[in-house]
Amino acid sequence: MKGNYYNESMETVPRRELEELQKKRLQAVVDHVYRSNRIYRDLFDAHGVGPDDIKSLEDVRKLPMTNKEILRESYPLALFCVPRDKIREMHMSSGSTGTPVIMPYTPADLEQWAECMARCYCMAGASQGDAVQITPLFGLFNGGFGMYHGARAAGLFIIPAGPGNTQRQVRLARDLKARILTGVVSYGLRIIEVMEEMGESLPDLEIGIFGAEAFSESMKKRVSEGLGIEVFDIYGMTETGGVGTLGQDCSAHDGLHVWEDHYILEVIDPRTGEEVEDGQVGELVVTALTREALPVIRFRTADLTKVISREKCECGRTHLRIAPITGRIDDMIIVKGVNFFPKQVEQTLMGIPGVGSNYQIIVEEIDGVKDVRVNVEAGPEVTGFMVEKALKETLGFSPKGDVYPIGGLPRTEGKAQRVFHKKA
Ligand code: DLL
Repeated sequence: MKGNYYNESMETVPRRELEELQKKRLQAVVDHVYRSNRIYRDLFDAHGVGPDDIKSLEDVRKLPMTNKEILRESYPLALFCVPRDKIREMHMSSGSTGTPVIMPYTPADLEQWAECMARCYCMAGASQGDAVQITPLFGLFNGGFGMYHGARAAGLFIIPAGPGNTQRQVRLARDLKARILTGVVSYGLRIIEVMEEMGESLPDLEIGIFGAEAFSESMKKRVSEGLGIEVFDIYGMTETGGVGTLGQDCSAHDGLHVWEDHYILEVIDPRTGEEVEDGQVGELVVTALTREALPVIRFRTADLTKVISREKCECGRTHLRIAPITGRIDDMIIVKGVNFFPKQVEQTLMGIPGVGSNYQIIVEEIDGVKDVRVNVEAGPEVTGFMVEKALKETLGFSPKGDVYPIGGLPRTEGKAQRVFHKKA
């Protein structure tokens, strides 16, 4: 299996050296945030820990955990760890509560982002000069610009399409012979749909890099078959520095390689905060080792995953692998005593022949009692009974719902909203 490295020596660095590097970088970043930002210093002082206490990699556990709140409360600039004249770019996520989180970048941070993202492109098989069509939004969302910075570093021919105008999108990819298509998962589905309506195909397209939403294996299969490409699952978030910073799967498709020279990962039980063993699902906690402007420290991501392996992969990379993200902790739905994630519903729906790629999960609360409806799009051969039966097998109960004709549910160009909460 070909390695397809961007930075071979670092991607294949022996584990012992990698851990030594992480330790040094951890010491440096703790020192940096402690000296440069009052909020971090007060937090560490209150926890009775300072830079001198970090003597080994394991000492990361002595540090206090943080979460989105610290970033929201410090809006807009209070958590910056460099003077503002060092900032060259920013991105922002609005989050579910609407309080924004701002992520600033110094020139070195932009290089770090570009390197992480370039590794992802190369890992997916991109070579210099390949045309890449970038469809996430170029703006406050980190998706478009992150993929752009990485493509510059990897020497790709950039088609900065952004989302929308999907017919033009398909024509552009065809005319410019795009080999790589990147996007938010649900936009990949939209492209397939429009391509079919237009009666077009994209014979030069070989690689798809999609993320920003939890997507099930059967959804990956649909995207891969619909576009006739190999699909890669890319991960990252505003707080860690954007798309690609946390890695992607390689051609072995056996978990996502996380760039451990730049990040320390822990997986914890979200209820107790205790670390769980490898193989156990928990909340991912991330420490950014190499970012200057705003490195997160033991940041609770609210994303659920597990460590699959710390062994060297068949692609030659030594950076650990995590499972594709199950979903966010707050995405978990509890109805009739059953806990499940939207991704499980998606996996089941996409496994039913004739069911389309758009669906809605509607959680209704009437007099404090929750019920769930699942609406799908499907061809005429699919009945509501078939959908209910399949969901009963996965979830243990059968949600009611409606079957709409294909095209009957709304489409989005950014992240899709799949779950709707309603109160009577
Ligand atoms: O969604 C970064 C990104 C852009 C990733 C384009 C991939 C492609 P945020 O808007 O800050 O950043 O949202 C981050 O999205 O905490 C996860 O819950 C979710 N997420 C991101 N990538 C994946 C993925 C971008 N591959 C939040 N699988 C994260 C599942 C993902 N969930």
